[in-house]
Amino acid sequence: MSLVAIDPITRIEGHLKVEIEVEGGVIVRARCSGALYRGLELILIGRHPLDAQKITQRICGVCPLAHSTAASLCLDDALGLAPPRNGQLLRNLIYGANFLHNHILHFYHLALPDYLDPSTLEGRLAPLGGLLAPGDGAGDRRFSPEENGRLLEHYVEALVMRRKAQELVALFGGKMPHDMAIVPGGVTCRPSLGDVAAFRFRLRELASFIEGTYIPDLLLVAKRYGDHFQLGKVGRLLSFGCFPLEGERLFPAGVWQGGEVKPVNADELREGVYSSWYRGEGDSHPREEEAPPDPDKARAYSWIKSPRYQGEAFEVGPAARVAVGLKLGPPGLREAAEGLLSQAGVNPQALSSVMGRHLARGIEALFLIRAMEDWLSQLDLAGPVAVPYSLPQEAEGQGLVDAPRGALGHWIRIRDRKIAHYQVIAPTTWNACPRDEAGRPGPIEQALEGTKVAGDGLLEAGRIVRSFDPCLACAVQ
Ligand code: NFE
Repeated sequence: MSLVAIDPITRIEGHLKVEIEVEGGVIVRARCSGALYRGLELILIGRHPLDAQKITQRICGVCPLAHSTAASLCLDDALGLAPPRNGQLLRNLIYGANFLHNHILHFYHLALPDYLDPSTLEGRLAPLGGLLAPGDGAGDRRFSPEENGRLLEHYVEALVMRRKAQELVALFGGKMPHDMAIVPGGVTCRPSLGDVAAFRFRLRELASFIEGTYIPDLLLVAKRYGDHFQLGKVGRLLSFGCFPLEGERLFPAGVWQGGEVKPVNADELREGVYSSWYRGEGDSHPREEEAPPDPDKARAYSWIKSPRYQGEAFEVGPAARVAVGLKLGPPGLREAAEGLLSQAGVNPQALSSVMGRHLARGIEALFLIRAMEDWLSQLDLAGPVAVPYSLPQEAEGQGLVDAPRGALGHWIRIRDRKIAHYQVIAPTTWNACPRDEAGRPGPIEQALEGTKVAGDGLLEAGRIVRSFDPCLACAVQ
């Protein structure tokens, strides 16, 4: 038996340690450990409730718009606010740009180097070869030198596309990271006709890249690595849905198990700390949760807590959104999903896998960019963008929305017009959580355990872990 610790896993956000035990060519046990503590939930206590929306964005520089949106929905709920249609459209356009940025970043810059062979590069791209040279876990490279070169050209082009997506956030949101426009009650921005034209122009450029480059590259990887639809499977999927407009969500909420989809009941969420460095034993609803840090807790092995729904661990993220969307989503989402699944030659059961997660991100990008073009054309430049708020003495609220990496929840309790309690459960808290009291592993641990490996397991473990696109800053908050 061999025990390997990958610490830290590279090409993800933050510090994640993964330990794998390999016996007889199989990963028999895996442990995922979040190796940093943040404490933003504690920093919020005693502050003005509206500070939550600004401060929780600072949880992360990659998905700040997800926290901006979740905190605004949470405060909308606590303060009884219903943003006008224009405010909803503008929130979705700003957040949508950040969503697209995340998916392009993940495919080209975080995941693709696991599949490329940079040693075959020539000409102006040759210096990239040294930068991207695979270290531990090299091998199983299946592209021809010509394909490698083309994919690496696109790797460079994707950097420019990410800049354009960030510019979209800044055009309506004021700046990136950490937008200034999304607030409880709506948005603070009133785009001019010129802003809308600048937004439309960049959106079109991004749409051309997604349709003409990202999706063909993704299908090439999916075909060449078709066996990765069987790698890193989990199978229990949960989504809060995202991009609300007049009570409907573009990506609907749902719990997917064995092909069946059920509604999410947020009262059945719990967060446990059995294997985490926090004081306490059992689990509790995030509305009531009190778990101060306890770095000396003997059996703990992670700063990430263990979220559970109806007592079970759930994978969250693109696979969950697309699996739920195939049942409950609008026709455009179902068409995009069915089209790409059939081109890849797989069915929806394959979504919860290494290649299924990559494919699901492509499906989302394709569908979302079309929805954004439609939202942009619906803007009423003279219409209201927000409703006024007044701060109650006491209130409670919850904001549930899907971030690019999966289900994100914010919960607030207000007392004496100040924050008395604030709790966040982020997507990577779900995916990279440690074992619970019953010994049930977290989704990434589950995806790793039982995997057949060729050598020490580093290659397979890296590909499996990165397919979840973990963000440790969010996971520990
Ligand atoms: Ni820091 Fe995030 C997303 C959130 S992941 S990137 O997507 O919330 O836990």
